[in-house]
Amino acid sequence: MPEAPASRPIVFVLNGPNLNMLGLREPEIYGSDTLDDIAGMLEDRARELGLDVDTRQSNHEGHLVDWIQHANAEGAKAVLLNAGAYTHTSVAIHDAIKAVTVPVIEVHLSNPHRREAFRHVSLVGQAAKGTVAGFGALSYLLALDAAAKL
Ligand code: DHK
Repeated sequence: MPEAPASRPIVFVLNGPNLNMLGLREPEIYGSDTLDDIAGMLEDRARELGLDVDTRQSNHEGHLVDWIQHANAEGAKAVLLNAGAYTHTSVAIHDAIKAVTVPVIEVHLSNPHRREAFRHVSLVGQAAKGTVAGFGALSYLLALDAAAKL
């Protein structure tokens, strides 16, 4: 009997509020790619790296907390997380990142440090393994390259 193909390590790509609006939302800040476009680019790059990606989006803080908590049990070897505005406010997401052993890489399309003062604090970044920000859709691809090395 032929052997089943070996499964590839999975990387979760979790996206928070308003990232479902990419492509329409403030394109001068966030670019013109939609989240589906970014998911497609990530799938192509993941294949080259021998990985699989599972891209999800929710406008609800608790969904992000649940996905982080379950990442390990669902086989994720790393998590890329763009928590959107929850980046700057969510103690719950900060705590969830600290509660799991799977490495979480913070991702942003824009560079929050070049923007309004309320974006200069990142509760996600204070718990994450590292941060990639400011490169548009490329931030996600660079973060995936980093995840492949972990
Ligand atoms: C996305 C958001 O929705 C903002 O709330 C963050 C981040 C920045 C980004 O650049 O991807 O402040």
